[in-house]
Amino acid sequence: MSDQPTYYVTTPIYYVNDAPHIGHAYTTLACDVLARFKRLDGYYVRFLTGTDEHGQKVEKSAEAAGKDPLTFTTEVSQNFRDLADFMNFTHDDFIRTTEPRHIKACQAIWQKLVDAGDIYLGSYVGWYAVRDEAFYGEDELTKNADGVRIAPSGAEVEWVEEPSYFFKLSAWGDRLLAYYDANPDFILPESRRNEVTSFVKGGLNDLSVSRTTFKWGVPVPGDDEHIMYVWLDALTNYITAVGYPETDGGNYAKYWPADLHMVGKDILRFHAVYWPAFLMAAGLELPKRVFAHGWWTNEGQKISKSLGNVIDPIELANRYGLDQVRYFMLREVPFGNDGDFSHTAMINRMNGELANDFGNLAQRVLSMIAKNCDGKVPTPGPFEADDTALLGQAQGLLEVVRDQLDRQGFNHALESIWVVIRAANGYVDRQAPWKLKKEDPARMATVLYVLAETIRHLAIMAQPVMPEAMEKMLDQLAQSADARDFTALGEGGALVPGLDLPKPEGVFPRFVDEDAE
Ligand code: ME8
Repeated sequence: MSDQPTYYVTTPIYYVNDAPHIGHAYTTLACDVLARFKRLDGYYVRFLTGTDEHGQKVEKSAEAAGKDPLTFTTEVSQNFRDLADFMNFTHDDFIRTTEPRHIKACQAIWQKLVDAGDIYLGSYVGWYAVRDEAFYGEDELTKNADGVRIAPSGAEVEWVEEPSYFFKLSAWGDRLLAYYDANPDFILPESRRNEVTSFVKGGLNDLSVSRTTFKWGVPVPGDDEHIMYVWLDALTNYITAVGYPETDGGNYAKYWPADLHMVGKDILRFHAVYWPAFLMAAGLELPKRVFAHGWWTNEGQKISKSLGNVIDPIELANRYGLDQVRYFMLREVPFGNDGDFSHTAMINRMNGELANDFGNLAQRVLSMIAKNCDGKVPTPGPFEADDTALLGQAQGLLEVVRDQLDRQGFNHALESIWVVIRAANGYVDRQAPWKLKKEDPARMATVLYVLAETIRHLAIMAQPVMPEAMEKMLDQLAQSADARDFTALGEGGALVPGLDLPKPEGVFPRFVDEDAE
């Protein structure tokens, strides 16, 4: 076995009742950036996304569309795949819960839970919200203006009475708390971890894990009257995709436990309470981390189909550019917090940070090299303190960004990259290479070399967030495909003086609003 480290990152699998929107793109983008970063950093990466296709909510949506559930889910699932391709996501696997490999895994984990004595037959009498696919206690509900009972998520609930298998969740509270305690980074951010801990401390009820009043799901082994609760089915996807129930060798041995389940805050409880309890009961290892990010609103309003303000990431990217949108989403909001999408904020970041700060830096430096250095990487003379300071900052970036991304601090990582971009711009102004051209051409060559080398570091570091733009920037520095991972940041990777550079072209255009007066 190679000792190359591994990294397994997952997105939620999305319900196929709806068109994909910016919220789905956001979660998968965050995972894509981590997957790309880890690959460049020498890891074997497994990056999983997919669609959650069973349950009452999907069944009802299929019915409303006048289609049988499988035809419907096949179509909608394809929309999620298309979005992932469009967004330039690099997932290694796209799972659908209707696939035979998944049904087999669900039935296998069910059997493990039965064998462990954690499943019993009873009947569920209580409230259920189809929109959340979740059960609620009376004390969690409020009434809306029409007197209809509403779950904390805002979803309407309905009264359900049916035979059901239960999972003995109540028996797992202490072990979950002990696990959170021993693994303080299991749930991030910390505020969310505290919420989960107090929820578990409040006492857990046994969980209804099968339904009998509809058919669209995985049959319970040995009792065809029941289908598995859609969340037990859905959560299992994370192990299906690494080959469960095969646990000896293969991808399971290589990748499980997952390094990170990335989720939105709405579904943290399922991932940080139910899923670890299922896994412990089945005798399987727990994922290393669940990170719950915040919620996007649109110009201050909740995003919803009924409000007609769903943000289509494809439209955004067509307007502003794909890498610009990828950058904006991860830079605008501290990861973990809620965030608001506004066109003004998008344009400000695009024009300010991308076009002015980074784009102009590269364009100015590469144009000066094209004009004054015969289009070749200049040969530097001895370095001065200002030169080594800037190069030192650029060389120190990897370690800083690696730490920040290991805690899912995307905005911090981008800010760290921008600290160096701003430092480089400050250096250009101080050193004024355009003046040196006549006064001291040898010094000009050194300054331009230091800048080009700094830009090379920046472009390599920014690849995970802006892969296409950085590909262009690295092309302009004539870097071969195998000189773009993080080993190229070490000794020996530096730009070779005399290397021919292609004609420079701008990478980050300014946004000009054609609709504006
Ligand atoms: O919950 N802001 O699927 P889902 C940020 N199938 N993120 C958002 C968002 C918004 N406005 N809207 C959606 C399910 N998301 C289950 C998951 S996993 C085993 C099963 C993102 O289609 C966010 O990641 O409702 C959220 O957790 C997820 O989409 C919910 O997707």
